[in-house]
Order: sequence, then structure tokens, then C-alpha cells
Amino acid sequence: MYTLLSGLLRHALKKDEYCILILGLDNAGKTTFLEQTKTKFTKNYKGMNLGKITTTVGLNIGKIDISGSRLMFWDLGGQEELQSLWDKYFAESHGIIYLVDSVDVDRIQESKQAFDNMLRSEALDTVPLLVLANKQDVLSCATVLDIKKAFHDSSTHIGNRDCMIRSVSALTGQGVNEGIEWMVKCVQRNPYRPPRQKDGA
Ligand code: G3D
Repeated sequence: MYTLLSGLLRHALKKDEYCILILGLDNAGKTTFLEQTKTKFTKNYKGMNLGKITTTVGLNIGKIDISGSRLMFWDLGGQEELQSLWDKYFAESHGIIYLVDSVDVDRIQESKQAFDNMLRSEALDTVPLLVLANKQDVLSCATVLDIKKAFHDSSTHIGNRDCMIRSVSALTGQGVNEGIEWMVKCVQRNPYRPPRQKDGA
């Protein structure tokens, strides 16, 4: 009886888990975005001072629980030499959040190039993509329309997967909730990448 009950309890506590990669060039705001996301979606989370975050070198990991699922985030370093490691994580991923630094207009083409390289991977064919035009709190930044124009011809590689571009400020939190809520809906309805089952604790 105890075994049956504890088995049922374990089953009831299991959560669907999705792995979301946070990608983009170095300095795009990936780590700030991850910290902001954890702050917004984790009760009593006391994270880092968002203004004091330094660029991702290597890997940062975070998790949140939302809409009955768990999202595991992998924030990967965006330096050129680290971009070649991104594809090692593609097969395991359920969604991609790609950050563009809207202030550093001189690097928008470089960012688009890294994005196009990423899209060439067949391992991402069915994976939803959320492109975030970050740092929209800065008055002089490129608008989301400017970023859409710059990324326009990437759309030929997108195919049928869910894709959205939206504006965000990882620093102030503007647009973060909406982006994460869009992503969780996409991964939950994607039949091609079923979730992993994890204990809810
Ligand atoms: P990365 O992980 O992609 O390399 P970080 O990027 O999160 O380390 O951010 C790089 C710099 O951009 C940081 O500033 C950070 O504060 C800033 N930043 C990130 N997101 C935003 C944003 O939405 N608005 C503004 N204004 N700045 C942002 P420093 O000065 O530490 O280099």
C-alpha cells in the first residue's frame, strides 16, 4: 500500500521539463535576461544586482516553474570562439531565445550572421525561436522594426517553426514576462520535442 501511494505521489509530482537555450553575441544581455527571468518567476528569489552582471563566459544555468512545467535555461557564451559549441546543445533543446543588442548597431550584422549559422543546424528544425531586441530602455537603440529589417532574409530558413521577434529590456524587465509566456506555450504545444519528465521538487 505504501509503495502504491508513494508511486502515485511521485507520479503526481512529476513535471514536464523543457530546455531553453539563451543565445546571442557576447554583451547582448543574456545573463541579465536570465537573472531577470529568475527574479520575475521565482518567489523570494534574491539574485544578483542586475546592473553588475558581467558577460557570459562558458555557461550559466537557471530554472523556473511556469504553467505546470519547468523551464531549464542554458545561457551560453556568445564570443566567437564559443559559438562553435552552441550546436552541442541543440539536440537537447526545446526552444531558443536569441538576444540582439539593439544599442550596438555596428554588430547587428554580426549577430544576424551568428543567427543564420545557428539556423543551418537541422537539430533545430522544429524548435521555436524567440528573437529579442534587447536594451530597449536606451533611447538611442535600434527599434524592433530596424532589427526585423536587418534579420529579414533569415526568414527563408525559419520554415514552419514558431518564431517571434519582440522588444525587451532585460535590465528593467520590460517585455520579459510576455516573451517567457510565449515560449512556454510554444514548447508545450510542440509535438516534435516532447518534454523530459522530472521530479517536481
Ligand atoms: P551577455 O551575458 O550576453 O554577455 P550581459 O551580456 O548580461 O553580461 O550584459 C552585458 C552588458 O549589457 C551589461 O553591462 C549589462 O548591464 C548590459 N545590459 C544587459 N541588458 C540590458 C538592457 O536591457 N538595457 C541596458 N541598458 N543594458 C543592458 P556592463 O556595463 O556591465 O557591461
